[in-house]
Amino acid sequence: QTNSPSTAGAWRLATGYRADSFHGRNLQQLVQDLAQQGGLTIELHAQGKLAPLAEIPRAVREGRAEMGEAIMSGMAAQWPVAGADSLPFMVRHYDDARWLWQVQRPLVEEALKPDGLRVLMAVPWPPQGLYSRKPIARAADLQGMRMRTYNRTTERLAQLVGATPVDVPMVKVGEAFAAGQIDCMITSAATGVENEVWRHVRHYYDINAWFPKNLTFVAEAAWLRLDAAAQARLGEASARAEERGWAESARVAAASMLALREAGMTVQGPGATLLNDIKRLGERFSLEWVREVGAPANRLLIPYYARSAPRS
Ligand code: PCA
Repeated sequence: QTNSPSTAGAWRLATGYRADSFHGRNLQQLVQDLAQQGGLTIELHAQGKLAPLAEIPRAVREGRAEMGEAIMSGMAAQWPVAGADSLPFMVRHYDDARWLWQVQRPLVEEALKPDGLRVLMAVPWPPQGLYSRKPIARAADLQGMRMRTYNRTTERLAQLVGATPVDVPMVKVGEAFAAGQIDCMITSAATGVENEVWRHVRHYYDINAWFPKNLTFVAEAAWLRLDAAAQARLGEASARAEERGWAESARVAAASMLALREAGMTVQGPGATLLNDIKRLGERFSLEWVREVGAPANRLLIPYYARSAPRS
């Protein structure tokens, strides 16, 4: 384990993503905000250097970092309610993603609390689309392909469509395509742009599969060392960062789709057959998730569906 040295008194904020990604820039702004107000100095440790993405929650619990940012669906094995984030084809728009977070936040707070983690904010990735070397008209076209995965949902999706799941961290996607290790993947237009995937794949289907969120949290023990005024400043700065992050995510989503097109990729909606297959996969998934989570799933899905407008 790297135990990165930190300046005396400075907090360590660990993330698995690049510092110059839009999430990273938003975190840097949060850090600056707090530095300007005085009292709390935070150092951003990006790209999994302090702890690999999957281990960040544990690193924060164990005091190897005071704060962390991790993809929420990656925390689902331990805190199942975090997995609602990547139920495929449930959330189709930023408005609904926002509503899901409103419903989900108290449940995530409650789930993490006994483990000494306090929620600060969550910011979504742009909607998840399908990249492929070959054109995809139906789910069966993915059979036998090697599909890049980054969480349990993408792994399970790969299994369900008969593809081989290959786990590749976000920062290694370009390399994995170049090395011929993967043929397709589900992720955002932003991640495709960051890894310049047009060098390797031609097709992008805008399937809006889900809006995964990055969760930023603080160790309760570190939080308790702050006085009330400092706690309030951290809470308020996080709320501002959350607002900024949601707006930036939507902006980056649109700009990235354009960039994929400009780089020569075919960017299109899914055809009718693929769309139908996708809906069925989504239903199957929600069912599996409800079975796994049990009653608490109702506390989320019932209010979510009571308000979200089903749109195709
Ligand atoms: N990018 C990250 C998570 C979701 C996304 O859009 C990734 O591909 O790992």
